[in-house]
Amino acid sequence: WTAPVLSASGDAVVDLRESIRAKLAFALGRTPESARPRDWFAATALALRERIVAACMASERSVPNKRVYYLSLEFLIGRLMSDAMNNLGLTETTRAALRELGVDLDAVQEAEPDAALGNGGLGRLAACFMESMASIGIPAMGYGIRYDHGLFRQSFEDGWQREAPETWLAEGNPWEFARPEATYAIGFGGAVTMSSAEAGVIRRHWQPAETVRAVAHDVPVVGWRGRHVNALRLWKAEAGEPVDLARFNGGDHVGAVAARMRAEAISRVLYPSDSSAEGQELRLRQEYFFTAASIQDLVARHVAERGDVRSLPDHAAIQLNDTHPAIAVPELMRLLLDVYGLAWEDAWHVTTHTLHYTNHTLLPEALETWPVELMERLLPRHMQIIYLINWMHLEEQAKHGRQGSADAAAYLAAISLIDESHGRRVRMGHLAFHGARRVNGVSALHTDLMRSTVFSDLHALDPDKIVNKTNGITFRRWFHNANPGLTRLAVETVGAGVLDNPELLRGLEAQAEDPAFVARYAAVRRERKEALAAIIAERTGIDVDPAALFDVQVKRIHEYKRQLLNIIETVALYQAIKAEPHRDWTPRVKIFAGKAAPSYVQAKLIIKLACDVARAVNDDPEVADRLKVVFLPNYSVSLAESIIPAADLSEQISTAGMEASGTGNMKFALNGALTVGTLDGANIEIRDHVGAENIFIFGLEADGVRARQAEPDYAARAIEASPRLAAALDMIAAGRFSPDEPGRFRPLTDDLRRRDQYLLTADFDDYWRVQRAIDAAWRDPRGWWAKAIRNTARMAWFSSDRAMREYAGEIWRVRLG
Ligand code: 26Q
Repeated sequence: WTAPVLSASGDAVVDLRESIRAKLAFALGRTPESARPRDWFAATALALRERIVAACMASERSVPNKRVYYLSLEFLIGRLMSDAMNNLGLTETTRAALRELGVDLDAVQEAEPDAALGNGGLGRLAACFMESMASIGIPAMGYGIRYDHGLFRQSFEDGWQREAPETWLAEGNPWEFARPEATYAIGFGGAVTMSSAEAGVIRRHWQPAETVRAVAHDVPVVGWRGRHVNALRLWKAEAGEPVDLARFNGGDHVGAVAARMRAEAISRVLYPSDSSAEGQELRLRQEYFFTAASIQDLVARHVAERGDVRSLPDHAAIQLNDTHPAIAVPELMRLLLDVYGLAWEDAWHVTTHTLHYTNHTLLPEALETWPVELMERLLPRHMQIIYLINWMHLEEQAKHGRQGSADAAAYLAAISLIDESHGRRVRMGHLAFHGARRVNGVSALHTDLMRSTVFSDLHALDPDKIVNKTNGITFRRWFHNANPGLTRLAVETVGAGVLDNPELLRGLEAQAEDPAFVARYAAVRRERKEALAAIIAERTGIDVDPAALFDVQVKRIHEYKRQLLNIIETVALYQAIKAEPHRDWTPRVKIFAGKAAPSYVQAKLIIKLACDVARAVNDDPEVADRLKVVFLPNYSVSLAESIIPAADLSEQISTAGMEASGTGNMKFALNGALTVGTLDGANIEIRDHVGAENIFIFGLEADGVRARQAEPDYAARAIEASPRLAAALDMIAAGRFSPDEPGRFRPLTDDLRRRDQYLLTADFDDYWRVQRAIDAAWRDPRGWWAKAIRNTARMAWFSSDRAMREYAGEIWRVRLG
C-alpha cells in the first residue's frame, strides 16, 4: 500500500532522518544513546512540525474571503502524529528515517500522550470537524482552552473507578506554537458606568474588578495531502500581573500570589462531566474567558483586514459548539456597542448574522442555566445586555397577538431568556438560539425533537432557523489510520481513489459474497482482534479467544446510554448458560470501556457492577470460553483506535430519543461491526444507509418511550411480565456478584423496580430476542461477513467531510479553498 504515502524516496528519508537527529540533539539536548521513546517522539514531531509550517506558509498566501470560527470548550484530539504523517504523506518516509536511526516508529507513536481536551462525543466531533475543514479547504480556526490537565486518568481499585490527574503537558507539547503577541485582557466583576451623552448617545463602560490574560497557543491542523493547514488556537490563562507588586511590597505575600492562582485556575482543568450542567463559578469563568478572547481576536483580525466591523457577517461565520460559548451573544454585542459604538439595531444585525449554534442534547439536566445573581456579579455588563435582548424579544412577541389570551403569560415565560420558575436563571440555550442565524441538530431525529420539544415555541417564531446537520467522522483517523489493513484491502479492491472519495467504498458491495474477498476481510478483522486480545491480557489479565464474537460497548458511562441493560442481559445469559451448559452457545466476549463523571454516583456503581459480574463470569469454569466479560480501563481516543477495528458487534442501545446522534456508532459500522441498536439518534440514519437487513434493531421508538413513561407502574409491570429479567435482577439484588457486600447494587435494582426512567425494563425482552438472533447470525459466517462488508461499503455518507460541506453551504455560506 503506497498512497497516501508517496513511498519513501531516498532523499526525503535522508532529509527527515537528519532533521530528527538535529532536533534530538539541539532542541532536546539528547544523544541517540540516552534518548527514550518520548524523546524520539518529540524529535520526530518537531521535524514533522517544520514540514507542516512549510505547507502552512504555502496555503496562507492570501486573505480568504470568509473564515469559519469553531468555538468549543472541548477538542478531544487524541494523538496528533499519525494524522500529521498520513496527511502529509510521510508515514513511510518517517518509518524509514527512524529505522535508519535504529528506532521503531510504532514505539515512537505509542510514546505520544493523547490530547484529551474533551469528555466524549461533543469534543471528538470538534476534532473531526477541524480535520475535515483542513482537508476540504475551509479556511477555519478552532478556539478552545489549553487545559493543563485533560480528562482524568481512570484506574481501578477492586472494580471501583479511581481518578488521577492527566498530565499531557508534563514534558511539553512539540506541536504547539506559543503566541505571546496574541494576548487579550479578559475582565471579570466590577461595575458598569455611563459616560456623558456624546451626540445624544450614552456610552456604557464596564470597569472590571479583575483582569486575566488570555495567551494564544496554536496547534496546526494539517489537511489531507497537506493541501491546507488551519490552526487550533487554545487559550492559556495567566495573571494580569505576574504578582501584584503593590500587595507584595505591602506585606501581603499570600494575597499577591492568591490572585495569580485564581487567574491561572481558569485553564487548569477540563470539567469531567458531560451530562449535567454543574453550574460552578469556575465553569462560567472558563466559558467567558475563552469566548471573550476568541471574539476579541476574530473581531480584531476582521477589522485589521477589512476596516469596518459592520461587514463581519460577510467575512466570518462563528459556530457555537453547544451553549458552552453562548456568552458570545452578549460579548459580541458588548464589543459592538461599547467599543465600536454601533447602534443597538446594527449591533444586533451583525451578531445575529454571524453566530450559529449547534445543540447536542435535550436532556433537561444537561441544559445550561446560570443564576442571574452570579451573572450579575461576574459579568454585570453582559447581564444588562441580556436583559435588553430579552425585553425586546418579549415586547416583539407581546405585540404580535397572543396578549390577552389565557396562556399569554405562560407563553412569554416559555420563550423568555430568563427562567423564573426556580430562582431566576439565564437559559443559555434560549440565548444561543435567539442570537444565532441558524441552529442545528446533530441527527435527523434529534432535529425533529428540537422542533417539537425544548425549542418548539421559539421554532414557531422562525421556522427556518432550525436545520439538521447529521454528525460525521473523519475517515482519515477512523479508517485509514486506525485500520490500515482494511484500507489497504479497499484500495486494492476499488482503487486508491477511495482515499479521496469514500463513496467508492460502494464498490466493495459486489464482493460481499466473494469467498476470496471475504477471506481477506475476515483476516484483517482477525488480526485486529488478536491485537486487542493482547491489550486485554496485558491490561486486565483476562485471556479472551479471538475466535469469539467481540461484543463492544465503549462510550461515557451514563444511565441513558444503558450500559446497565447490557450488563443485565449478560447476567441473564450467564444464568442461561449455567442452566444448559451443553447447548451450542455462541462464544462471546463482552467488552466495556468508558469513564464516569467523578460525581456521578450511579454511573460509578454501574462500572463496579460490570467489574463484579466480569469476575464471577470469568472465574466460573462451567462457563469457560462461552462468555467472557472485560472492562478495559482508561478509555481514550487512542484506545478507541485499537478497539473499534476489532469489534464484531457495536452496542448502541440508548433509550430512544435520548442520544442526540452518537458518532461511535458510525466508526464501528464503517469498520464493519454490525450494530445492535435502538431507533435513536444517527442509528436511524445508519439503518437507512446500510439497510435494515444489515443491522439489529430492537426496542421502543421515541414516541413509544414517551407513551410508556406516562403509564403508571410501568417498570414493576414489565418485570412481572418477564421472568428472565426478574431472575437476573434478583440475582444482582441478592448479592450474588457482591458476596462481601450483598446490598451493594440495591440502588441500581431498586431504581429499576421503582422508577426506571430510561426504560430498561420495557426494552429488555426485545433486547434479549435480538441478541439471540445475533448469536444465530454469527453461526452463519458467510451471512455475517456479507452484512459486515455491506456496512463498510455503505457508510461513506457519514464522513465529516460531508457534514462540513453541508455546514459550509447551508449555514456558513463559505467557499471551499
Ligand atoms: C456543561 C456544563 C458544565 C460542565 C459540563 C458541561 C458539559 C460538558 C460536555 C455538558 C455536555 C458535554 C458533552 C456533551 C456531549 O458530548 N454530547 C454528545 O454530542 C455528540 C456530538 O454531537 C453526540 O453524538 C452525542 O449524542 C451527545 O451525547
